[in-house]
Amino acid sequence: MFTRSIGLLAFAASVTAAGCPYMGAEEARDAPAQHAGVHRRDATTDTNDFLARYELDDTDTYLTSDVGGPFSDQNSLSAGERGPTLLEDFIFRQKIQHFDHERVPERAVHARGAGAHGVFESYGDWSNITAASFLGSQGKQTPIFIRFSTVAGSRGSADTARDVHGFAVRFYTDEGNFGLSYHPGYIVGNNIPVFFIQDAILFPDLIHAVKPSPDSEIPQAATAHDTAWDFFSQQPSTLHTLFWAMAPNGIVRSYRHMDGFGVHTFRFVTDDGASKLVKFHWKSLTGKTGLVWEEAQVLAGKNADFHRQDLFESIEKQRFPEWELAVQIMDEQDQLRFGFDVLDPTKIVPEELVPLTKLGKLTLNRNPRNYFAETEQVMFQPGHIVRGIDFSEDPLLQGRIYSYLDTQLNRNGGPNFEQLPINQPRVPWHNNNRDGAGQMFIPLNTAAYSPNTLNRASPKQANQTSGRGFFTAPGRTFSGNLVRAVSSTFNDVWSQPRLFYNSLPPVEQQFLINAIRFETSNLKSDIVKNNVLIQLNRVSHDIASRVASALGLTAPAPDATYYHDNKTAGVAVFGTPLLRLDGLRVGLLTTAADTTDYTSLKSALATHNVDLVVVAEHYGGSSTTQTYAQADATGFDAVIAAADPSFFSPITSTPEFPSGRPLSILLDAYRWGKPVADLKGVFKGVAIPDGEGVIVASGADEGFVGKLVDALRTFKFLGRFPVDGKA
Ligand code: HDE
Repeated sequence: MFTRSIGLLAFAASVTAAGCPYMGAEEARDAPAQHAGVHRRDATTDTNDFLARYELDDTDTYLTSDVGGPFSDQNSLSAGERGPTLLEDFIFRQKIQHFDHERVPERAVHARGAGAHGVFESYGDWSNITAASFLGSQGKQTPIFIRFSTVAGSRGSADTARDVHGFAVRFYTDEGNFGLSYHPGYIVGNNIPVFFIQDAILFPDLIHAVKPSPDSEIPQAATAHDTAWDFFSQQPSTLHTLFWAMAPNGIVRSYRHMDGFGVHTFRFVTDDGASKLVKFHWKSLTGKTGLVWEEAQVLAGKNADFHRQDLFESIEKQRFPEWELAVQIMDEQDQLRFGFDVLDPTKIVPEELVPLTKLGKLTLNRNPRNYFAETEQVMFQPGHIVRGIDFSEDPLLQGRIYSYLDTQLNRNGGPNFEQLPINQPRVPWHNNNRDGAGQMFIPLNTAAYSPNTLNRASPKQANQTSGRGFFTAPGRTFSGNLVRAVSSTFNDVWSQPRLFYNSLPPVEQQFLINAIRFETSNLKSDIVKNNVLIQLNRVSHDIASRVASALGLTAPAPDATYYHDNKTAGVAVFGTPLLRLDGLRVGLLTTAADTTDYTSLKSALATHNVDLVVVAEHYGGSSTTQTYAQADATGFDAVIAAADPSFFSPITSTPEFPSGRPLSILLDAYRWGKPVADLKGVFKGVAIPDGEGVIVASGADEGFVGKLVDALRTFKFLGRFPVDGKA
C-alpha cells in the first residue's frame, strides 16, 4: 500500500530488536519484511496510536550519542584534572549544542496551550451534505489531535488570563489531514464565535495592540492597557468579540467547560458539487461554566497550569471530555438574508434563525507523551481542507489560509514541518515537492515533475471525478472591480454586541461591565477612555454610563442608531446546570485530630466522578489529602466546613499554614459563588448567610450528598453578586 520510505524506520528495521534505539523490541520484531520504503502501519488498523512507532524507550539501555555509540556524559574531557576542557570533546559539544538549540520560536499568538489526542465519531452518513469522508458513515472513527490555548500570553503565561481561547482540532482523516482551527470560545459558553476584525490584513495591528508594551514588555497576557483599548475604540469591529471576552465567556472553568466555534462560514460540498454554507460549533458535553474574575486572578498566581492540569488529569483518570460537532447549514443564496453578511466574522448566526444539526462526537482519550514533540510541534492550518469542505470568501479566513503555513517556516526553519510525526498525514502522500531542511524521506521518483512519461505519469492528478481529489465548489463565482475596502455589508458592528448584551442575565451583564471597568481603570490616556465610552454608547447608553461612573467621567448622550431589544439564546455562561460533574473537587476543611470517617461521602461523590479533598494542618490524619499550606479556595468547586468554629478564626497561631487560611478558604469560596456546606455550626460565626448554595447539615448523609451534588450542577450562585442599582 505504501510507496514511500521513512528513513528513520528503515534504519530501525536494519538493526536487531534488542539494540534498536528507536523501536520497542516487540515493534522491531513485528516490523514486516521491508520492500524499499514500505514501513508505515496501515492507518485503518492503527487509528489511535499512530505515534507509537516514533516513541523512544530508554529502559535498560546504555546512554548513547545521537548516532548510537554508547558513552558516558557526566564529565567533560580536560587536560589534567584542573586543566581546560578540550575542543576534542565531542561528547561535551554534542550535549551542549543540542541544549543550546532546544527551543523553537513560540507561536506568535496562542503560545500558551495544552493538547490531547482523541477520536471523532460520525453520527451518520452525511454524504447528502458533504463528500467529507470522515462524515461518510455512521460510527466512522477518525483520530484527532486538539490544542486549546489562550491568545495573548507567552508560552509560560497563566492559563486563567482573561482571553479568547483557542480550540484547534486536527483530524487525521483517510483523505489527508483536515486542520480546522477553531477559535474557541473562551469560556465556557458560546465561547467566542466571532472575531475582532473583518480583514486579515489587520491581524498584526490587533496583536501589536494587545501584546505587552514594546518598551516595558508589560502587561503579560492582559488587555488592561492603553494600546489594546486604543485599538478597540478606533476599530469598532472589535466590540462584539470584546464583549464576549469581557463577559464570563473570557474566563472559563476549564477547557472542558467551554464550547468551540469555527467562527468563519465554510462550505460543505457534495460529491456532485452541490454546496451549502456552514458554521461549525463544538458543544461541550460537560456543560459550560466559568470562573469569577478575582478567582481567575488568584489562580494565575496559585496555579498557572490550572487548565492544562484539569485536562491532563481528566484524561489520566479516564473521565474523557467530549464535545458534539454541530453545523448551522445555510443555502448559498442566504448570504445576506438575515440582515447581516454571513461572510462577516464579527457576526453570529443566531440559532433561532438557523438551528444546529449535530454531526458527530469528539472524545479526548489520550494525553501526549511528550509536550514538545506533540503539543509544541503540532501545526494547525485552516488552509488544509479535505474533499467535501470548501472555504468561503470571508476575508479573515482568506488571510489565515496563508498565515498559518507561513508561520511554520519561522517555527521549523524549513518547509518539511508536515513530516514531523505529529503532523504527518495518516495516509501516504505523493507529490513533487522536494528537498529542504530536515527532509526525512528518500523519494524514489526521479521524474519529479508533472506531466511526465518517465514515471508513468505518476503521481497522477486527482480531481472531482478521478482519484477522489479535492475540488473547489463548482458553483463559486465572482466578478467585480478590484477594491481595497471592506464590504459595505459589514458596516454595522454595533447591533450584534448589543444583541449579546441584551441576551445576558443581569449578573453576567454586571460581570461584563465590571471587566470593562477593571480594564479601562488601568488606562492612562483620557483620550482613549473617552473614545471607549463613545463606542460603548453606540451599543448601549446603559453600559457607557455604568463604565463612565467608575472612571469618574460622563458618558456621551444616548445615540440610538443601533439600539434594539432583540435577544438570542445560549450565549450566557451560567444558568444551565452542568451535564457532567467529572473532575470537580470538593474541599473538606477539617483537622488532623478529627477522626470522623468520610469514606462514604468520598464514595458517594466518586459515583459522580467528583473528588473529595480532605484538608488538615498536616499529613498523618487518617484521610488527609492536602494541607492548609497548599490549599486555597481556587482548588475547590465546593467547600465543606467540618472543623469546630474556633478553627475558622481570622488569625491562627500555628506556623503550619498562613494565618487564617481555613477561614479565607471558606469566605473566598462563598464570595466566588461556590457551593458551601457547614457540618459543625460554623457559618453563623463567620457571617455566611443562609441562601442558595449554602447547605447546613449535622452530618454527611445521603440527603446532604444530594444537595451538594445539585449545588455542584448549578456551580455558581449568582445571587451573591450585587448588580448596579439593585440592593
Ligand atoms: Fe489565528 N493564528 N490568526 N485565529 N489561531 C495562529 O498560527 C492568524 C484567527 C487560532 O494551537 C498562528 O500556527 C491570522 C481566527 C488558533 O497551534 C498564526 C488571523 C481564529 C490558533 C495565526 C487569525 C484563529 C491560531 C500562530 C487573522 C478562530 C492556535 C501559530 C486572519 C477561527 C493554533 C500558528 C495552535 C494561531 C494567524 C485569526 C484561531 C500567526 C493572520 C479568526 C486556535 O499563523
